[in-house]
Amino acid sequence: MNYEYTEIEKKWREYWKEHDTYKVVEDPSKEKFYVLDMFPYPSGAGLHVGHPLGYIASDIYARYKTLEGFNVLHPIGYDAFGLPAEQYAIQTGQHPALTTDQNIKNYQKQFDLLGFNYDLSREFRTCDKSYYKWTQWAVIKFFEHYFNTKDYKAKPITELITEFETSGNANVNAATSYDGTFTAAEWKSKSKKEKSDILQNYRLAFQAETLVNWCPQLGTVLANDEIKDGLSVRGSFPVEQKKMLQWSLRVSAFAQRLLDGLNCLDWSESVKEIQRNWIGRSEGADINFKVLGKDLELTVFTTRPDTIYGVTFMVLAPESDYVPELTTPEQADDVARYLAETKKKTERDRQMDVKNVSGVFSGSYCINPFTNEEIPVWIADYVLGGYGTGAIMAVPAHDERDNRFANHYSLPVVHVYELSNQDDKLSFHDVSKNASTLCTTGILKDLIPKKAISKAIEEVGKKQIGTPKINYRLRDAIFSRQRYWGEPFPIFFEDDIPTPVNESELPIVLPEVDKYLPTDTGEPPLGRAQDWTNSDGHPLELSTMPGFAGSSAYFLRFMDPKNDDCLVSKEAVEYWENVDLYIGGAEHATGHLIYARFWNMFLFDIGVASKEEPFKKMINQGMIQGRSSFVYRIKGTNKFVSYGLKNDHDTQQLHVYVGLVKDDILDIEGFKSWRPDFQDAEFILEDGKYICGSAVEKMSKSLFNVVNPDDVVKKYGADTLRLFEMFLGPLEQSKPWSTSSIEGVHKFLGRFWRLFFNKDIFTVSDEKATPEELKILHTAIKKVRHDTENFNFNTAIAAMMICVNELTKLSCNKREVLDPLVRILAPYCPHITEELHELLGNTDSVFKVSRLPDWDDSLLVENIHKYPVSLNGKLKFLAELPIDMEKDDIEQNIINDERTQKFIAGKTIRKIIVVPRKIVNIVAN
Ligand code: ANZ
Repeated sequence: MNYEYTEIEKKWREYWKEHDTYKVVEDPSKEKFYVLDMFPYPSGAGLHVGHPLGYIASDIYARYKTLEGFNVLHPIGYDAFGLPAEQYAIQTGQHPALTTDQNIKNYQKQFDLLGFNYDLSREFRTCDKSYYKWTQWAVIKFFEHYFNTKDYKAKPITELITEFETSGNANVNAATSYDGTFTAAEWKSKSKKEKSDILQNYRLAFQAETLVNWCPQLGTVLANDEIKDGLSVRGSFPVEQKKMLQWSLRVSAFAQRLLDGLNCLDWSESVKEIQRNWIGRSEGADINFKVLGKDLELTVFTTRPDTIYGVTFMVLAPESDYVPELTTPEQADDVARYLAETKKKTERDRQMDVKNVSGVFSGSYCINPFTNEEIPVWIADYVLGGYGTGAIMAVPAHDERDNRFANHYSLPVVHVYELSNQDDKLSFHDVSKNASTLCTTGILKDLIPKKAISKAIEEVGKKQIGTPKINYRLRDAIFSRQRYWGEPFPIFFEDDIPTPVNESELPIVLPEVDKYLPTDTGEPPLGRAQDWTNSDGHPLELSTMPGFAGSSAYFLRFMDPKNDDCLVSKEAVEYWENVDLYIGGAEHATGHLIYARFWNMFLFDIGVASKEEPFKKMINQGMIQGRSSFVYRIKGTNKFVSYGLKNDHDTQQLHVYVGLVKDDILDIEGFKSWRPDFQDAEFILEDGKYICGSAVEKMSKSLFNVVNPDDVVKKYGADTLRLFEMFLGPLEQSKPWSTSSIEGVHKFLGRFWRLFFNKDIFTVSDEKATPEELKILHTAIKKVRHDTENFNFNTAIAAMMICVNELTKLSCNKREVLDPLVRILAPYCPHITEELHELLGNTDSVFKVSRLPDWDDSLLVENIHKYPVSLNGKLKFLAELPIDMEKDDIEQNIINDERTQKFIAGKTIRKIIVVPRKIVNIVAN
C-alpha cells in the first residue's frame, strides 16, 4: 500500500477533532507542562512557510511532553486588535471586526492543515468582549494600586490615602512622579480634583501630561516605528513632539524587579542582555547647582560626580520644566525658535543623531558647588526630558557628546584626569570608571575614578547639595491611543476627575461608529459614538488601549478561558502556574516581553498570578528566509537572457515568482502566462533552458519568493512539511527555504511506511528482534530523546533516518522494533504515526495511550567480537563470537568452524594462539 498522506492526514485531523484528543483539564495527579506560542496577530496575507517554524517546534515539544506523561497545556488564540485592520477599515469602510474575523479564519484553516495539537476549547481573541473585560479589569486594578518602595510591591492606593490623611506625604515609600510635599492637614484641605491630580502621580495606571509623537493630520499619537524621517509612515504627514494628557502604566516602578527576575530565567543570554540594556540601570548622584541671581536650584543626574571640577556648562532638555524659568528675556526669541525646531524630531532621532549639533544659550548661569565658578546654562536636544532630571552638568573633556557640543559652540574644555605626554593635545579623554588614571584636581586629586566617585558622592552629602541616585532608562509605557480598534478604557470622567467604572459594568463594549476617523473637532474616533457614557451618564474615556494591552496576560487566561467571574481561578493558576516553554521571535525583547513580565508581576503582587515570572524558558526560533529567483531582461526589449549569458547584454534584473522555477530552471510557458506584459516574451537560452539567478532574501510578497505552506502540504503532506522545516537546520538559526531536500524527507517517510508493509499488505511479525535490530532501535531512541529534549530537532530527525535506513536493509518488520519507532516519531509526524499505531492494533490515539520508549544501554554496547582468524599468519576469515567468551571456548569454536576445516585442508593443527577480544592464529602443517 502506498503512503497516501492526503487521506491519512485528513482522517486524523477529523479524528482528533471528533474525539477532543487535545482537550486538557487540570489534573492534580499528573505533572503539568505549559507550552505556548507567542500570540499570533493574523495578517491579511496569511501564513507563509517561514511562520510555522516556531509553531511546529512547540507542537513537537508539546506532543513529546505528552508522550512523556505530562499533562500538557498547548493553547492558541489571536491577538486581534491593531492597526492594519483599522487602516483597512479607514480605506474601505469595512468594519475592522470583519477583516479580523476573515484573517483569523484563514489562520485557523492553515494551522489545522499542519496538524497542531492545540486545545481549541480554550481559544479566544483579544477582541472578544469576554476576554477584554479582563484587560479592562486589570487596568482598573492598576489604577487602584501604587508601588510601595519599601515592601517592593504593588499595594492598594487606599493605604496610601490613609497615610496622606494621617501624616502627609513626606515619609511615604512610593514610586512617584510627584515632587511636592504636603502635610495631613494640607491634604485634607485639598479639593477632590486636586487630590485626584496628586494621586495620578502615584497610581500604576495614571493620566499625565506626556511628551508624545503627535500627528495632527491623522489625529493620533504615533509609536516611534510608525514614523520615518519626521513623517508618518501612513500618509507621510508631519509629526511633532507634543505634551498631551495620556494614560500611562508605571512600568518604571518595577525596573529593579524586572532586572533581578532575569537572573532566574532560562532565556538566551542575548535577549536577557537586550532587556538589561533596555532597563538600563545607572548608579550615580543627583546634584543641585544654584542658579545665579535666582532663588532656584538646578538638579542634574550624573553617573560621574568625580568629573565635577571639569563642568564648564550645564544643559537642559528642550522640554524641561526649567526652560521657562531659566530663559532670560534677551534670549527668549532664540529659545522659542529652537524649541519649535526640536519639536519636529522624535526622541529616537535625537538620540541617533550624533552629527548635527544644535542648542541655544538660556541666558542664565549656575554656580559650580565645588569651584564656585559661574557656568552658562544651555538648552540642547541631546539631553532628553524623560531621563534623570532632564538636565545635565556637561564635562566636555570626558564626555563625548558634551565635547562635540563644546567644540561647536567654543565652550571651554577642562581636563580633570591626567593625560600622558602623547595625549597632551586631546580635547576629549575617555576615562572609564574602572581606569587607573588619576584625578588631577581639588579634593579628588590623585584618586582613581572609582575612589573619586565615592569621595565626590560623600562630599555632595556633606555639603547637602545632593544624594546618591539609581536611575533606570526604562520608561513608563504610554497606554492610550486615539484609535478605534482597541479595548475601550473602563474610565469615566466626573467633574474632570478620571474614575473607574463599577466592575459590574464591565465589559465596556467597543461602540459602533460611522467612520473610523477622528471627529471634526479632533477627538478620537470614539468621539463619534452615541451615548458614550457610563451608567450614570458620565462621559467615558475616548482613547483605546495599545496593542500590547491584550497580549500582556493572555497566557493566564488560557488557564481558565471561560471563567466569567475572574481572569483566572485560583485552582487553575495554582495548577498551571506559568509557561514552561515559550516559543517566539526575539524581536519582542523590548516590547511584549517587558510588558508581559511587568503585567504578570503586578498580578502576582495582588494575588492573581501564582508566579512572579510568566515565561520560564524561552526559545527564539530563527527566520526562514526566502530564496528569490531572477530573470534578466535586455533593457528596452521584452527579451530575456539566461543567467550564464547575461553579461553579454545590458540587462535589468527582475524578480520572478518562485513557483515558476524548479532547480533554477524557468517554466517558460508558465512565465508567459504569469503576467500579461510577459505574454510575448522572447528568450535567449543556455542548452535549451532558461536558467534563473537567485538570492536569499526576506520572505515577502513583493519579492515573489513567498511559499505558502498549504501548497507544500498539498504536494507532500503536513508530516513532510513539519519534518522538513525542522530538518532545515538548528531551530534558533535563520536559514533559507530550499525545496531541493524536501523530496528526500518525503522519501524517508515513504521508507518508514514500507517497513510495515509487504507489498500492499500490512505485515508486522511477532518474532523476537535480533541484537543487531535492537541496537539500531535503541541507538535511535537514545539520540532522539536526548536531542528532542534539547531542541536539536534536526539531529533527532537525522538519527531516525539512519535507523529507518538500517532497518530497511535488514528488512526488519518486527513489532518489537517498529512499535517503539512509531512512538519516537509521533511528536514529529503525528498523522502517519497515528495511522500506523492504529494498524498495530491500538484503538485510541497514540497521544492518549502511549508513552515514549526508553532505551536500554546494555543493548548498545558491542557484544560480538569479529575475530580475524589467520592460518600460519595469513588472514582467512572473520569469526563472530560473543565478546565475553572464554579462551578455551573460543579455541573450540574455531576448531569446529567449517571454514577452519576448509582452510587447513588435511593439514594438522599444531597450535592455536587465541588472544581474547583480538585475534586467533592457527599454526598448521
Ligand atoms: C557628567 C558626566 C561626565 C557624565 C562624564 C558622563 C560622563 P547613563 O549611564 O546612560 O545613565 N545624562 C544624564 N541625564 C541625561 C539626559 N536626560 N539626557 C542625556 N544625557 C543625560 O548616563 C548618565 C550620564 O548621561 C550622566 O552622567 C549625564 O552625563 C548624562 F565624563 O554627567 B554625566
